[in-house]
Amino acid sequence: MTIQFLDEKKKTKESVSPSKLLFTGLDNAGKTTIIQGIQREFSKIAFLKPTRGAQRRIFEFMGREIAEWDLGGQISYRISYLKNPGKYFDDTEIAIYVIDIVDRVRLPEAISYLKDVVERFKKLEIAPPIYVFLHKYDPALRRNALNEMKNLEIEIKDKIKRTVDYKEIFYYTTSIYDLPSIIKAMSEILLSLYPKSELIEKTIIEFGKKTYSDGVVLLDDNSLIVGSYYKDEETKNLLTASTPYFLTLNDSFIFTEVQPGHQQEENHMIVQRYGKIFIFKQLTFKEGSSPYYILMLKQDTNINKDEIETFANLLKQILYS
Ligand SMILES: Nc1nc2c(ncn2[C@@H]2O[C@H](COP(=O)(O)OP(=O)(O)OP(=O)(O)O)[C@@H](O)[C@H]2O)c(=O)[nH]1
Ligand SMILES: [Mg+2]
Repeated sequence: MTIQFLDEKKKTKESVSPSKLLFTGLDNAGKTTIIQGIQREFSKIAFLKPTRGAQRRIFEFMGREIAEWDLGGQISYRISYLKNPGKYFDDTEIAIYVIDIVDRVRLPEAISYLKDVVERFKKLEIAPPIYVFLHKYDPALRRNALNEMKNLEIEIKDKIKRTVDYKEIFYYTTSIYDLPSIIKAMSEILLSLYPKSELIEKTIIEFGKKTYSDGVVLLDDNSLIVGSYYKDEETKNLLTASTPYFLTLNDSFIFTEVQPGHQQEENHMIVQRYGKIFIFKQLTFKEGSSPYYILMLKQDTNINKDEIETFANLLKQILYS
């Protein structure tokens, strides 16, 4: 009995230790840009310098800590990571491997380093899923050279399949100029870590129906989508495409002092267009913790104050229990 209790205790302790999320790939692939992008640090993106060695940051996602490692990809660093795999690659729970798809010349080098990384994982006896980001897949390329891009995508996947022997490799096409592409990828990847995500999804669906919303998205402060409900595909596209812009707009109010007399419940934004009404509201669950946000798409302007409060309480219980 006692032993079992101790075992369980150990398990809970392990499950709360930060999950390691590793970003790797060649230099200039766009790793740091992606990381800054989801943090909406747009002013920093224009002045990014090559990352020196391993940069670490801890952030919270759904009440759990994630240790994010951004491995600068210049050759001298890559050599040192491969030489000391225990120091850099061990304990990785999720790996994101970024490839610059515009740089065809360096494609063989990118695939060869991926192979090296996979070899180190095997040596360390870990098998984290690897998400390959075919990055710099900019909207202009998608618009003007779609067929060529599709072929390139197939070619890259095929080359990786032939060169790298690893079970769990998944692909996303991303671009910093298509922020929703990054948000979608990162949200899906991080949600896969969470047993709670299904419960949250159910809570959101119920809330969406109760408030007669066409769609509801729950976001965290890293722009990530924690859960969502969409009536149809059109609503989904509209909502996922607009989330980063509402967050950016909301960021611009950060230095505004709250005027006395302005109640918490008035703290929302409403955007109305073509008979569709977006309602955006910040939710703070815990003093000192990063806020969450909901974005609802409706056909009426009722902001459903009471329902939001009930919903927020439920979420708080799920996230922090
Ligand atoms: N066109 C385009 N350029 C991008 C995109 N993402 C990043 N870049 C550019 O690519 C260059 C390299 O970006 P970084 O994020 O510094 O690359 P990195 O992978 O962190 O590089 P290291 O730190 O040296 O490993 C910068 O000039 C970015 O502006 C994208 O989606 N499209
Ligand atoms: Mg970098």
